[in-house]
Amino acid sequence: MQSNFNYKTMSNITFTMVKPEAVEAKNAGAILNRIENAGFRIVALKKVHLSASRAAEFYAVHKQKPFYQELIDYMSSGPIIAAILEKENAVSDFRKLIGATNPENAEPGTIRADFAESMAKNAVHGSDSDENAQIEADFHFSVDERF
Ligand code: IDP
Ligand code: MG
Repeated sequence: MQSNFNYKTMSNITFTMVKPEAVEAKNAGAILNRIENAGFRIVALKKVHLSASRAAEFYAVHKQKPFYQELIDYMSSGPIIAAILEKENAVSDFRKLIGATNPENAEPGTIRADFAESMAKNAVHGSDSDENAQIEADFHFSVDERF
């Protein structure tokens, strides 16, 4: 495998998805630009249309939540752009960059404040822990897709 970066030694990764409404609105480029400008390195990137069952599996942790079915329907409604991102303190720095889940509570200048449509259609996903970042990265990307 050709790779000039040893991803195996890096622990500071997070996983993101540009969600369907932001892809549809052609905001993916602007969002990725902000992510790179904030110092994140793109380790892996792809556009994919999740099936309902893949979306359900990804969000299985939210199975008991009242919004679970809405979330599955939404996240499988159109293609997303998935990425693994690398930076020191990737998980917490990325959560700061994207802002609160509800865009009404998101700090000005955050990605959700500027691009989210609603609590459900909130432009981007960001992992909530190092452990989940690894699980989510592995869910979407093989080793050969990371550089
Ligand atoms: P997070 O994405 O900020 O980590 P979570 O609580 O993990 O937020 O929820 C996962 C996703 O589920 C949110 O990003 C949002 O798209 C959706 N969601 C969360 N809470 C609600 C809600 O109350 N109504 C509708 N959708 C919600
Ligand atoms: Mg979450």
